[in-house]
Amino acid sequence: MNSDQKPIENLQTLDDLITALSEGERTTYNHIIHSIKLEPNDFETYSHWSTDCYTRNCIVDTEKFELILICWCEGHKTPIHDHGGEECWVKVIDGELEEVIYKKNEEEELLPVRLSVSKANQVTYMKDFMGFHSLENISNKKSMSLHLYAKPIRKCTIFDEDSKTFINKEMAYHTTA
Ligand code: 2CO
Ligand code: FE2
Repeated sequence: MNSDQKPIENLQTLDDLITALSEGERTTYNHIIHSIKLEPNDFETYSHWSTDCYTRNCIVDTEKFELILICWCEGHKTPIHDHGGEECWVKVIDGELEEVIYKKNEEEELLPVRLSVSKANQVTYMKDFMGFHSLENISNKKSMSLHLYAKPIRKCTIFDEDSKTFINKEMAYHTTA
């Protein structure tokens, strides 16, 4: 959030967030997602973990935006991926996530360019011009993060580190509200 922007008042619950996103334009989303402070308890209805892989739990899916809760077990990590041309905000709800951003060099190889760690209520932003990223739960416990995509992401590109190739992937939910 720009330092000259004050947090939006009366934005306290997950329902408040959904209302603000539904009524707002995409240009207001950055301010909205930074303004709200959320607690793990707010997500009891949506949190489902699997030891196999992190889970993508749909909270809201509209034409304008998609809000999902990702539930991570210890050590879970995403592949390196882009965001299908859409805007992506990640707000950590519980635990600590490490993000690595990758950019293509002239040989079309992906190289890591930035590493950051986010804690509860911190927000990171990605769009494809910034490159690809991967996220990993680096806390010694289950974690949760809230992902806002505008518009919703139906497909993305994944970089397969074994074959060193880019693969198109259809997005799927583990649970829907
Ligand atoms: N984009 C990934 C997904 O929706 C999660 S990493 O944060 O953007 O599966
Ligand atoms: Fe992502």
